[in-house]
Amino acid sequence: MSAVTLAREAAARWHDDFAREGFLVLRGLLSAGEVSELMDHFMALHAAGPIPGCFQPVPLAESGGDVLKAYPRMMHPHRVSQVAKRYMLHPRVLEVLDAVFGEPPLAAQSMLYFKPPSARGQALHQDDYYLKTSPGRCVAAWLALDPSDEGNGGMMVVPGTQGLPVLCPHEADPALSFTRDEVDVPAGLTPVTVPLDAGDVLFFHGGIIHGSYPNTSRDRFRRAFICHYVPASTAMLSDWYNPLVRPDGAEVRLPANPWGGPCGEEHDL
Ligand SMILES: O=C(O)CCC(=O)C(=O)O
Repeated sequence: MSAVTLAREAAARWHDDFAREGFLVLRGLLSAGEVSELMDHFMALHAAGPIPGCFQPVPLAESGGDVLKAYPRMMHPHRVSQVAKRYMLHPRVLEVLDAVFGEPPLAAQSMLYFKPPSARGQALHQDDYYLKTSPGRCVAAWLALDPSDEGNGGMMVVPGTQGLPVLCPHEADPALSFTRDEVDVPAGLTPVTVPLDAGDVLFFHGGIIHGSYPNTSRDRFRRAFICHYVPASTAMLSDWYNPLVRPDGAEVRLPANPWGGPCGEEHDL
């Protein structure tokens, strides 16, 4: 069988699995060498200190017991780092996205989560509450840089929720979540933890309910490079994600979605 046939078959399977489950795990999508390059790069950025608009850590001694103040998430590192931009546009990641969207992707966001031991998690939510992608939905590519499991606050998804509309969240428990918003799990459905090894990538639908609990391990960081993408045919999204990045690295701006979200005046997405 030729490589082309194999790639086509794989793409069809990724598309079908993703449509059915709302998420997809590609094991070992990145090599150990690629994981080390990213890990070394982000730890060096952390050691170098604050980056305006991207990263505002405080010294551990001044964190008042909240380790996330010393290791906050980095927001949009691809705007300040060519390494982050290169991995956000990694050809193997884009190939999977092309298959699940059925069209080329645009990159909307990158983030780096350090999630050291004792760090709080991120309460259950839907990404399209924030991205306001229309029409269609965003997709996240969550790249594990460390092994990630229940013990260090690994990723959880609620299979079957990808078809839900964007829900209005309530306030999350600040002892468990560093973000404020939480949506309830519909009756009869249960969050499942998705164990990942370094180099595995979890792709998930912008409508799926997902999140994580605190890292209760004694000494295991749970670092992840997380990017969000939208299909190239997207007409509008939240202005906060502008400019987006095309697969060739060029920037593109999309119109802002005027929709006020599911908690206020209702409009169709
Ligand atoms: O990494 C986590 O703990 C949560 C990440 C997440 O929910 C997201 O990127 O939308």
